[in-house]
Amino acid sequence: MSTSKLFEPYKVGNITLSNRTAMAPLTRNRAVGGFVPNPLAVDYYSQRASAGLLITEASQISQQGQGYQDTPGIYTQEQVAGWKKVADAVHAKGGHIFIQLWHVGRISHSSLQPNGGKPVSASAITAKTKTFVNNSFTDVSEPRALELAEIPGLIDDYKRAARNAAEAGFDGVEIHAANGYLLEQFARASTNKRTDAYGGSIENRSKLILEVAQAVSKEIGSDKTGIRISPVTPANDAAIDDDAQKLFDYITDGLSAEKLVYLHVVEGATGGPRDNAPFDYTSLRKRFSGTYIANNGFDLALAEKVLAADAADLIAFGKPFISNPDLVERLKVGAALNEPDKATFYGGGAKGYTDYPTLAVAK
Ligand code: 8OZ
Repeated sequence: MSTSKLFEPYKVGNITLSNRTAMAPLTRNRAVGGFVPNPLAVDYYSQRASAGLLITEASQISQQGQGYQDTPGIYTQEQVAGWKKVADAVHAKGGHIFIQLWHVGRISHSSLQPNGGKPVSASAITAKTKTFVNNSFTDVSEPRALELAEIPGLIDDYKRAARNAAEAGFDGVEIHAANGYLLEQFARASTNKRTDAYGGSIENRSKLILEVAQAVSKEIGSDKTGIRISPVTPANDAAIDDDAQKLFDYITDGLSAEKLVYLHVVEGATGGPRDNAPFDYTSLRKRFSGTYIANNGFDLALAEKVLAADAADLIAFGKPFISNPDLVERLKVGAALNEPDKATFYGGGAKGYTDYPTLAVAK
């Protein structure tokens, strides 16, 4: 039986987590009509309620914010009703859950956009990547640059999503500012060629992230507002800035000033090597006054090492939580883990979603 810090309670804002694990946000593409969470999501998340903090799969804040088929939204009342069942079921099991708020920006396809229009981004630069629509991998569409006059409306979409999240009973929200999606498209120089107040200098490229963080905090409280960043991920054709350290140090200072409750950091290349590019995460850790959540490629040994060094407060596990609903219990007793089945990650039903066995069942 492990006595690691990982299994100690930890306070985030006004909630006390039963341990220091988080379930990372994981896209599963199983939403039903109207981009409402699948009824199976109630089981899926509540099966994993022994995680300290559950973070839902990325959920678009508007139709414009969607980039893949069958991802859930948090912009209609029907979606709120679907999510409420998830949040209630997790709470009934004593768990805690934040919803991840997502706008994909240019990582989209016109067939998903309002009136079949172009996806939006900081600038009209097409990503060299594919998305999954109409049951196949397809090149993303050419985007158009968001007009300056559209930015207040975009921020309103984040505010509405945050209000909806509170109405659905979530403990808070996580702003998705990672993995090459809209907010990162604004932050990175390679995808932002704007000449207005949102482009050019580090301060200008960081402006949208900080305005969204401030708007969401004002809407539901900074103690309920977390954010996820990925300073050096190449995900979704995001070129790594020469000045990534300066950029993300600056962003982190701004987020800390807004008193966001947590900073969730994808350390390294999302789902890949943790050391793909030089970056000093301890700088972010030191600058940020709230909770620091570390993610990417963690196993028990690395989690214990990082917590013992006080390099993070919480450790987020992704794929291990897909295949192990009782991941926390398994880590505690040093049990073997089920291997995740990649073929059932995206789309489908209960198979590979709610049917992974717990230790109690497997025995
Ligand atoms: C995998 C497939 C589709 C989307 C991310 C939301 O990378 C995602 C995502 C992951 O943040």
